[in-house]
Amino acid sequence: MSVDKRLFEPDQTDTYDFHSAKPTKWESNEDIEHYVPTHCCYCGVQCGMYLKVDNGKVVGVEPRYDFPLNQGMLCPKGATAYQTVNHPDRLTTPLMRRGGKSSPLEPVSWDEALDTIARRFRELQAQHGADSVAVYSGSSMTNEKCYLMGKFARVALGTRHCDYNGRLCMSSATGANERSLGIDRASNPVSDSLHADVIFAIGANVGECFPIVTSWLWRARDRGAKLIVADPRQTPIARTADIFLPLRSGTDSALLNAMLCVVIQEGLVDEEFIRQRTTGWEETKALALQYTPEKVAKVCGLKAETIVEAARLYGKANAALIYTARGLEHQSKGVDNGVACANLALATGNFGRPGAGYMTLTGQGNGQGGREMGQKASQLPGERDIENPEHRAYIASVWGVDEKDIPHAGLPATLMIPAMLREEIRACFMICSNPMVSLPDQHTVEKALRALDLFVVCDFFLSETAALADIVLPGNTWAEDEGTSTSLEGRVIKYNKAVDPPEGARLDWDIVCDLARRLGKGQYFPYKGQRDIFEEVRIATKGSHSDYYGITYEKIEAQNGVFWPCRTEDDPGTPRLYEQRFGFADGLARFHPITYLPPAEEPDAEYPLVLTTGRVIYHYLSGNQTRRTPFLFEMAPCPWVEINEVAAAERGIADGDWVTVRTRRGEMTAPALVVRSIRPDTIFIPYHYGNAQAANILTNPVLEPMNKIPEYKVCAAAIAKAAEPPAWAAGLDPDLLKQARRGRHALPSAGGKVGPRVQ
Ligand SMILES: Nc1nc2c(c(=O)[nH]1)N[C@H]1C(S)=C(S)[C@@H](COP(=O)(O)OP(=O)(O)OC[C@H]3O[C@@H](n4cnc5c(=O)[nH]c(N)nc54)[C@H](O)[C@@H]3O)O[C@H]1N2
Ligand SMILES: Nc1nc2c(c(=O)[nH]1)N[C@H]1C(S)=C(S)[C@@H](COP(=O)(O)OP(=O)(O)OC[C@H]3O[C@@H](n4cnc5c(=O)[nH]c(N)nc54)[C@H](O)[C@@H]3O)O[C@H]1N2
Ligand code: SF4
Ligand SMILES: [Mo]
Repeated sequence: MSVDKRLFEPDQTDTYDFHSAKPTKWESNEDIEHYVPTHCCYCGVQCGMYLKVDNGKVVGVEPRYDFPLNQGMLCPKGATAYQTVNHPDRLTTPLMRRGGKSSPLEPVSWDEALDTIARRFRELQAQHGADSVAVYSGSSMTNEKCYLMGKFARVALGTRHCDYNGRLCMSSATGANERSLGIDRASNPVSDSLHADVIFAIGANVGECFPIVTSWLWRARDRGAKLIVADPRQTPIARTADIFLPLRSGTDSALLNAMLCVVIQEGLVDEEFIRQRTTGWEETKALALQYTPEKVAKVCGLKAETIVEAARLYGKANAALIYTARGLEHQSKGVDNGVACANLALATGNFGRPGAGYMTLTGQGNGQGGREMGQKASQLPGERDIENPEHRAYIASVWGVDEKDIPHAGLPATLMIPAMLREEIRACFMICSNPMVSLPDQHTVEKALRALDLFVVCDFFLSETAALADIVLPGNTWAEDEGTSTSLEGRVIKYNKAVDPPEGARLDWDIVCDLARRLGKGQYFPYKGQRDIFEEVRIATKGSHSDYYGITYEKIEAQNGVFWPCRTEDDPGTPRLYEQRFGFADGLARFHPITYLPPAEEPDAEYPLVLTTGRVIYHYLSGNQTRRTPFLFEMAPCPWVEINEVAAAERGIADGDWVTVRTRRGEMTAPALVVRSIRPDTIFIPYHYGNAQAANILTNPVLEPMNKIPEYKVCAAAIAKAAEPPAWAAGLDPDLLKQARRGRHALPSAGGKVGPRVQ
């Protein structure tokens, strides 16, 4: 594969205009190189990049300097993302188990695959009701596709069960945004970091998970901003924080209440802001005053003085920005934790000004747009309420259907699993998700998926989940499609098509529309291209909080992205929310008193440690893409168990030993990574792997009561030296393993001598 074609021939440099912002096409004697401006397919930062195309193949990538967020930078995942496009593992034909569940997946024609799906879905619906078929979608897809999936479920299948993997990701943040502020979006653009005096990152490993946002943190610090970090692990940003709060997992709302208590006691609240722009303060204040730092210090496993210091620093800031992510949100109290953040920011008047806000760092590439397009169990497009008669009537008019034919709210993704086991859901169409890695309590998930009468998966690689399917449909990567995506800032950007899908694979939107036709509902899906779908998205979201009506493909191009809401064609968009009003009808934000409640499972004699799970810089989510990328795989070829040196010594565990972790759900074995950077009562496992390597064998499937996100970040666990290595160890190059461990230890916080020891 030719990757690094020379951009400039030496004898041509004198005639080349080096100041031209966009090299879109380069001609040399032998071939043509196209530079297709687009964005990274991975995290919510959505860095601008050019895909380099040669002879109809994507052969490389270059960062875009003109995209304001990454300004020429890419992280290791972005820099290698292009390698998935021509990967030899790409699926290039539909696969089907012709002889029933126990027969192998074998290649079949598109007609046979799609006709079988349509026929079986209709048979099952006739026998067991329309809701016996579910749609399980994803957020790593364009807005056009996310919109299409919600409409496909409600109109083509007529099922109420439609949900998506954002349930595992953004649903706590959504709950908090909706309860406190009224709009489900980050309050500020990332560039506001440069206007903040204090940045408080709580439960966000910004360094590894949002590497390009990290550069904005460093720039903010260069301008004098102070950094507070709360995380049970000393992550890269924690290492250089002004105040590091290594709290016990699952105690966030206690910490936030205590900070609010100090802010009140020390007269640091913004009385005028509270009076003019909020309601519910008195109750929240009264409750917060009970959370004294001395009491809370014990709950969180922190020093009371450090909590006071953090509260003072935050409370005295002229403009303070809170960044949260899944550390605080992947909890059975995740919504409460987000509300507690909003309470602190509201009490100190930290909204509606440059550098002042509370923003969740949305995870997936289109984790923002994915939660607005109407693929959620309770929502229609534009975050409209599927139970609200006016909202239903409006969307019915856009879709050209009868309001009464739109199904009502269905089950969230996490509750589809038990419904499959109860045989309430008998078939599932899954796109852009890999729950055989990502859902908690893997043994139960596997039982549920195997119990389905018909399980269809659309992916471009055979994921752990696709391997269980009855029919697999080969879809497209982002490089082959065009469409919009909405970044963690709420900025709508556009992917442009670089190449065609490999022969045999098809574009996802085309597959779904074809299936709708075979289900007899083709008239509702008459799209000739992605642009037609986007035009419908503009109308369907018109007048909602996430209003895309004023956004066009051309405007995105001209402005390098447009922040929603954007209500008219002359409206430039809205980078910062809440400057005048919050999202509720009266324009006021809501305080809600938050009572700290412990996580669902706490350590005991049998399971004495807290297990938490999360990410590393080299892999993306279920790893289905990044484990196939050679460099990323080599840097993190398997999971490991991060354990503090004290806890390890107590158990006779040395660095690199095979250890077995047990919880009430199951057990897994992996090498120990003995570090100084994690609390001694806590262990951490990265979750990017499947089968016997899946951290989710261990995790607790307990859900947040309102928004149904699993408690991935806290469960009780036991650890001991393993009797023997796991079977998968035999297939792994031991040198690679050593090299990867050395790489991890190169982090000064992990094994090196820099940085404070976690208390
Ligand atoms: N490299 C990489 N980047 C990614 C992704 C990826 O898979 N890989 N995925 C993207 C997606 S979809 C998401 S959702 C984001 C996730 O981004 P993050 O939320 O930043 O990542 P996580 O590793 O899930 O968890 C963050 C931190 O929470 C800490 N933590 C654990 N328990 C607690 C707790 O109880 N309280 C607090 N305060 N902290 C706790 C963990 O130690 C961890 O450092 O990343 C996005 N970016
Ligand atoms: N223990 C533990 N579990 C977790 C988490 C954790 O922190 N700890 N984090 C949770 C979070 S925040 C998230 S977001 C979830 C993610 O969980 P999943 O959604 O299950 O993970 P992905 O890897 O994004 O799965 C996407 C799949 O779709 C494919 N795909 C990607 N793009 C496209 C596309 O455009 N079209 C098609 N057809 N296929 C596509 C990929 O190859 C991949 O197989 O995991 C959750 N699970
Ligand atoms: S920071 Fe996110 S969007 Fe940017 S290159 Fe890395 S994975 Fe891609
Ligand atoms: Mo996520």
